[in-house]
Amino acid sequence: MASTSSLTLSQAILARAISHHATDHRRDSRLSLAALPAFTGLKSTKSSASRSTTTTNCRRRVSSLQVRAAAVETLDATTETSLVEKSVNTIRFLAIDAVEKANSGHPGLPMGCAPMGHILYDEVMRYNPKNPYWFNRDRFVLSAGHGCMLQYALLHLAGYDSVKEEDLKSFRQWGSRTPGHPENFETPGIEVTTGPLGQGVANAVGLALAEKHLAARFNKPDSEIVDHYTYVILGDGCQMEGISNEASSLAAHWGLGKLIAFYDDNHISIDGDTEIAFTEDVDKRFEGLGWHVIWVKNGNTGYDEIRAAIKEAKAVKDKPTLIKVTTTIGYGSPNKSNSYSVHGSALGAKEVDATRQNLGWPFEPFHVPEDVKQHWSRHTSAGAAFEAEWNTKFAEYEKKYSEEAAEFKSIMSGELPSGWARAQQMPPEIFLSKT
Ligand SMILES: Cc1ncc(C[n+]2csc(CCOP(=O)(O)OP(=O)(O)O)c2C)c(N)n1
Repeated sequence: MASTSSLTLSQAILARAISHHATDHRRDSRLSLAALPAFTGLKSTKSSASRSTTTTNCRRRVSSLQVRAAAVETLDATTETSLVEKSVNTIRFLAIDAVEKANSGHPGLPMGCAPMGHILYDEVMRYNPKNPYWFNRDRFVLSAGHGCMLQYALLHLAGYDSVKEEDLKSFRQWGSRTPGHPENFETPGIEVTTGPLGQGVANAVGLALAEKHLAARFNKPDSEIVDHYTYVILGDGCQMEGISNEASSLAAHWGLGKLIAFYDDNHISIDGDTEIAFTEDVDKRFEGLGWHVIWVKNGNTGYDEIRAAIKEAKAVKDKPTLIKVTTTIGYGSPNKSNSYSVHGSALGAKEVDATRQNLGWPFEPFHVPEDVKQHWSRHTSAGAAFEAEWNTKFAEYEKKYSEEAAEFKSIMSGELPSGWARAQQMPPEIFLSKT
C-alpha cells in the first residue's frame, strides 16, 4: 500500500476502496407467491378483526385521496414545490421503468419513499458525488435493500459516475453496477451492502458509533474534523427482525444523536397488510429503548413535515431519532398502490400507463426532465466545495495537532502504526499493567 504521506487523505481512502467485482446477482430465492396456498389469516378476536378492517379501509381511503393529490404534476414547474414534486416523480418513474425493463424488482418502496429520499439527497445530506469516499460525508443506508432502485435513482440524479442512465437500464442484469440489492463493492456511493432485512439498521448503528468514537478521539475544541450524520431507511420487514431491535437498543444506550432513522410505515409487506403479522406499537418500543420518536403522518406529499422532522431530529443531540413516516407503497399507481402486488413485481405495461396518467407524467421511460437535471447538477460543485473546505480544515488541524493527524490518517488508510512488527514479537506481559 502506498504511504499516506505522499497522498491526500481522500486519495489514501480512495486507494483502499474496493474496486468493481463481478458477482452472482441471483434473484430473490424466496418462493413465488403463486406457488403458495392462499393465506387465510390467523384467527383473530372480534375486536382486533374489526379494528383491522377499519384501519385497512381507512388507510385505503387516505391512500386514494393522496394518489389523486399528486396528480398536480406540471411540466412547467415554476414554484419550488412543483419542482420538488417533479423531482420526486422522476425518482418514482426511474424506479418504475427500471423494474419494468428488468421485469423484476421492487417498485413499491421507491414510489412511496421518493419524497424522503429526495429531501435527504437534495436538501439535507452532505456528500461529494465525484468522490464517494470523502471522509466526512453523511452516510446513508437503505436497510430495506430490496427497494434499491430508490438509491440508484438518487445516486443518478446526484451525479455519481457509478449510476449512469445505462446502469439504470441494466438494473438486475448480470455484471451490472445496479444489482437487485445494493452492494457496496459494486456501486461506489452505496455505503453498505443490504438485503437481509434489519441488518442495515445494525450497520447504520455501527457507522454512527464510529463517527461518535472518532469525534471523541480526534476532535478538538477549535477543530471538529469528524462531524457527519448517519441516515437509514428501514421498512416493516426490518422492524420485524430482532437484529434491528438489538442494535437500536445499543444506539440509544450509546446516545447516538447523529443517527436518524426513517421508518417507512406503509403497512404493507411481502404477503399483504402488516395486520396479519405485525401489530406492535413501534413508536412505544423505540421510546422504551430511549430513542426520540417523531411521526410524519403524510410521507407522500408532506415535504414540510419531513423537513421539520429532520430539523427536530438534528436538534436532539443525545438520542438517536426514529422518524416514522407514513407512506403509501406504490404511491401513484391507481390500481396497485397500497397492496402487496406492488411490493416485489413490475407494475406491468397497463398499470405503468395508468400511473403515468395519474401522476401526469408524459415522458419516455428513463427520462429526467431538463429542469430536474439542472436542479440536481449543483451537487457536483457543492460536493467538491464540501470536500475542499474539509481538506482545509484538516490541513489546519494537522499543523496544530500533528501526532493526532498522523494517527487519524493511519487509521483511515488502514496503515499499521510504525513499530507494529516489533511489538508483535514482544512478550504479552509487557503490555499488561503492573498495578
Ligand atoms: C431477513 C430477511 N428475511 C426475509 C427477506 C425477504 N424479503 C425481502 S423484502 C421482504 C418484505 C419486506 O417488507 P417491508 O419492509 O414492509 O417492505 P415493503 O413491502 O414496504 O417494500 C421480505 C420478507 C429478507 N430480505 N431478509
